[in-house]
Amino acid sequence: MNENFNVCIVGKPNVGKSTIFNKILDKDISKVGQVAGTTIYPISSSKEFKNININLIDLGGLKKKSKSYEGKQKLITSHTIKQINLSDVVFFILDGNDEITKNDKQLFRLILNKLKNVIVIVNKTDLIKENLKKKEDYFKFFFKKNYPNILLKPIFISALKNVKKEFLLKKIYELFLNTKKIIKNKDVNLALKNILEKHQPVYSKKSRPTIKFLRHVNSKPMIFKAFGNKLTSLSKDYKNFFIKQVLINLKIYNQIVVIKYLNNNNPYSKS
Ligand SMILES: Nc1nc2c(ncn2[C@@H]2O[C@H](COP(=O)(O)OP(=O)(O)OP(=O)(O)O)[C@@H](O)[C@H]2O)c(=O)[nH]1
Ligand SMILES: [Mg+2]
Repeated sequence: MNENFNVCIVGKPNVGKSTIFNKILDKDISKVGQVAGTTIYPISSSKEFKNININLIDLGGLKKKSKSYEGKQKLITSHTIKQINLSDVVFFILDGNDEITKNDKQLFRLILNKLKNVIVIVNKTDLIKENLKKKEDYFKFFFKKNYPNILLKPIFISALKNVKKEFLLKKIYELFLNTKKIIKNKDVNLALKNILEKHQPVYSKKSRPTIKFLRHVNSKPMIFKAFGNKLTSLSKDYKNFFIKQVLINLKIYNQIVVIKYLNNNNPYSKS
């Protein structure tokens, strides 16, 4: 039996979620409409890919919290939260022809708070009239700048002209594999060595925090434990630097990472 892997499609109204859903499945299952608010109830359908069963879930478009009190939005919001909880991956869809709005930011925060794997898709690139490269840089920079604990490379598509189906399925599959494996201590500690060579924690209150070991303990969600001394005095800046470097060194994309700092523990005594 193939393992199920749930992928839900989230984004504000009218960004093209249902179009993407239909194109990936090669079927016209979910209604597409020019007016925002077409999808209300979740619609799901699955597709086999390699040895997994990808269960795709199309959701209604979410509006800002302050506007979520009317009946329909309330329903969409509660379904979305439920589906995000059940998902293994969230497709977060943005409109490439628009700026990133407060609505987008709130939604994205919701996904990250639940420590979900996320793939950012910027849709409707066919509508971008001005410099496409500049617009791509705008989206890339936004995700690079604002979220220290996840590496995201937005994927630019036009659901109407080129949905990049195979590429998206491969990305989903990569995440499936990554959520199954624990990174070897050898590789993790090599990454630690590289990071410390680049930048050591700074002195604080006359003592220098030291990180001695790093260990990958869980992959869904991604959790690392850092062992060392005086780690409670690590600065926020250093932690942000450190987590980003762990992600870069170990090439962890689309997965939000948590690092737990533990004082004076020897990771090899017991687990
Ligand atoms: N030009 C262009 N239009 C698109 C693209 N993708 C979707 N659309 C159009 O955008 C409109 C909204 O598409 P939907 O797929 O219904 O969007 P949705 O996000 O599911 O909308 P809600 O269910 O209302 O939240 C439709 O008119 C689509 O034809 C695209 O890549 N390019
Ligand atoms: Mg829809």
